[in-house]
Amino acid sequence: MKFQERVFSGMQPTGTLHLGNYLGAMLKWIDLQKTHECIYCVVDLHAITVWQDPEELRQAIRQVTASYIAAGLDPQKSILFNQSQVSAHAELAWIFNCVARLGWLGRMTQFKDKAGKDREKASVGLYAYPNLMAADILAYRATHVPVGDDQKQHLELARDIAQKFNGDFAAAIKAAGHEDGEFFPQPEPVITGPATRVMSLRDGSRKMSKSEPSDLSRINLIDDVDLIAKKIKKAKTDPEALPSETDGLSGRPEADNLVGIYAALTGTAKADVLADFGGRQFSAFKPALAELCVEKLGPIAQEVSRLMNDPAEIDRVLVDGANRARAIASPIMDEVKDIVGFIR
Ligand code: AQP
Repeated sequence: MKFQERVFSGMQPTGTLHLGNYLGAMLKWIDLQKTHECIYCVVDLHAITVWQDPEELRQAIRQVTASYIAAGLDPQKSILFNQSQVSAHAELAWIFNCVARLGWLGRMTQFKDKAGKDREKASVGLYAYPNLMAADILAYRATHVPVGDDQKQHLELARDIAQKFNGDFAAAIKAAGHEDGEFFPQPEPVITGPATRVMSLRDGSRKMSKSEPSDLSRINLIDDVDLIAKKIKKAKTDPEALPSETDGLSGRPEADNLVGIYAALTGTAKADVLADFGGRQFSAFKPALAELCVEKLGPIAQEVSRLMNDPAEIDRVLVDGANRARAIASPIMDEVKDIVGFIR
């Protein structure tokens, strides 16, 4: 293995983190801390691809940072920082804007979903978002990227960009001493969380999302006991009892989603959940699920609230993380600039 194994991932401060972020990505992040050098970012440059109120954005950056720490990321062990404090992200993204092809970005389904029908009004940043994501990862030559299933296509694009950069500048890369011509690694997606795609509580065909207008569609990591109970009680279901086997979940997206959440939170399989609840109505299952969510998320919410009482301490963690991130990215960016032909 030529490249040192290094993990990079991030979340957008576009609102409050939810159960999808937690089960789809964050649990894996916490796990990887034990074995890898990890860099976890609050991706504020990504957040502004859709307009954000400046004061709310500042608060959201702190709250996402607090959620990282409260959920179990250790700022001593891992690097935690916000993206805009390390200029390498924006610099490398510009270079990648000139490497990636328009046709590649045109195929990105997330842009199509987020831009909606009126694409002409979407920001240029929203379109170029995957190039910035490739820069986030490759500014550290990260080799592993733990994400939810929705980010798979963007990761494939990051691999294509790494490969094209290596190809476009092969001679300069070799001249810089990388004899095999490989400057950037091909980052591997790690899509192995306990629930890689958690769906909306209001519509089993849409993913749980921060920017979905209805707050009833998601469980936020900071929701209190009453709110969690209310959201689960109101979660869309069908009139049938739960099946006894997983085959019986097909064609029942809402039931499948709730059983999947229960399984992920208990660290078991859907089959185990159905062994306990098969044949029972949602009126029996939902209170058990609500209780489980409160048990698992309650301590996180309390810790977020405690950390948010000291914003200066959160800012200090972010500055320290940014200094450590910059120390890794700066020499890589110096080499990139030499390879591309800039004078520095
Ligand atoms: N519903 C989900 N199920 C599993 N994983 C999910 N992730 C997001 N939603 C789900 C994973 O969480 C990480 C951070 O996501 P993000 O903040 O960068 O943005 P996103 O993927 O676009 O998530 P949201 O909540 O839908 O944010 P908005 O509404 O702002 O776009 C990623 O690893 C993602 O896969």
